[in-house]
Amino acid sequence: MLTEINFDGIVGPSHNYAGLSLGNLGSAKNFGKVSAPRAAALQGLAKMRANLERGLPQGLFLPQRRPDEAWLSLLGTTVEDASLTLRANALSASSMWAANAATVSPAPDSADGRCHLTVANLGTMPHRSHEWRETLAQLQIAFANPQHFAVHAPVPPPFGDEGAANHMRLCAGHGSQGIEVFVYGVAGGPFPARQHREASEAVARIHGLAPERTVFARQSDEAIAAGAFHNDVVAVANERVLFTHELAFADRDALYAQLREKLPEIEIVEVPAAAVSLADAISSYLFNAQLVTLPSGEMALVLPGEARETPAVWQWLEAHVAGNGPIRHLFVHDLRESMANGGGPACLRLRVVADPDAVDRRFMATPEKLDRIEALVTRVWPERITVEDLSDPALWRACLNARAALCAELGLEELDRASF
Ligand code: SUG
Repeated sequence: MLTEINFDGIVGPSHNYAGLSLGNLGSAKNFGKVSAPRAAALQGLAKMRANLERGLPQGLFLPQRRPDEAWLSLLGTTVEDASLTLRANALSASSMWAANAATVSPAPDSADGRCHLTVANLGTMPHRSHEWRETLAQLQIAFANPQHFAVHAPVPPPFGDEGAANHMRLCAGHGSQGIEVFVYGVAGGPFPARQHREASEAVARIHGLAPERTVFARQSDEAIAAGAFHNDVVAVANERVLFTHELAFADRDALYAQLREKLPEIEIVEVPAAAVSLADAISSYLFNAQLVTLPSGEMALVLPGEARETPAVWQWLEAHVAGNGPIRHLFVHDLRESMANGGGPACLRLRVVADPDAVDRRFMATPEKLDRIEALVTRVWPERITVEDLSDPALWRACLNARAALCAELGLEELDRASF
């Protein structure tokens, strides 16, 4: 049976605040702050557990091997000799944000009836540009069944692709044929546009999507300038509902008209700028919530604590739930550590509509497996990391050992190799 599975990235042991992401206000603002990798991973695991308890199928991806010595070697250096900047880039735990791992087109949408996944090249930011090799390796194991899945290598540079964070799927129900919306940015403002239209078009072709069910929409320059470095910071879709800020898209009227024509049952829940400013939407990550369908059929938002702490946002949400809107439940989670690097609940997960039995079991979460991962994280993840620690060989060893222990715990030793 086709169902939506949320694969969350486990926060890696090197999680730190080196301020590497230009245009991501959280990352820039928290540069130099002391990070808490253990708490960060436990916060993410608690969200996974809660979603599992809500009856939602849950998967996981492993943190990547850091420092990435193979990448440094391609640059002609080593972790010992690298400049501070390159070293920090090699140590980022940014693969935790699984929404940027790949773009996923479920089986009902593709020409060959398989679920297609294209790994994102993440080429705009150096610290993320080396994720794709191991992401590809993990996806090739998790989705190895060729009857159900096709895993594709990234679109080549210079066409920037940041994966599912700029992709929305609208449909009557997860298992039915959908409309796929690719949102791209155009450079020009103060911050880079990380998703290029050429990359989105390539992904749509590679996945065999029907042009009449595919939409390309431009992100508004205003949203990018306000810190919406990915579309999933200002809009999220689930089944027939599009939940979006009024200023998310460059030409919203044309987009809404196209979507209404292609999916007449669509419900567009638009939050006006007069009720919630772009600044509040972005600092609270209102739209980076997971919009999910519970087993009861009702929809819920899985929100970060910051949404409850932002008065305009919380007022809007309470009024929506009290009224007749499609979102019926609000679940709030403390994800402060990831949030401080600009990653909310929706950044931490990749949605795959598939039959859970077709996925490699080692990537599927169970309460018992989450217990084991939590125990391991509590034992071996560093408690805190300062920017100075990034140059400490003891930290490099601790990160490599912690990840190796997790690979062994999950029976994925094949991922614990020095190069991808
Ligand atoms: O790519 N932050 C990530 C946050 C990604 C959020 N993902 C989605 N919106 N889907 C980024 O900007 C900060 C890392 C650092 O500074 O080390 C960072 O990479």
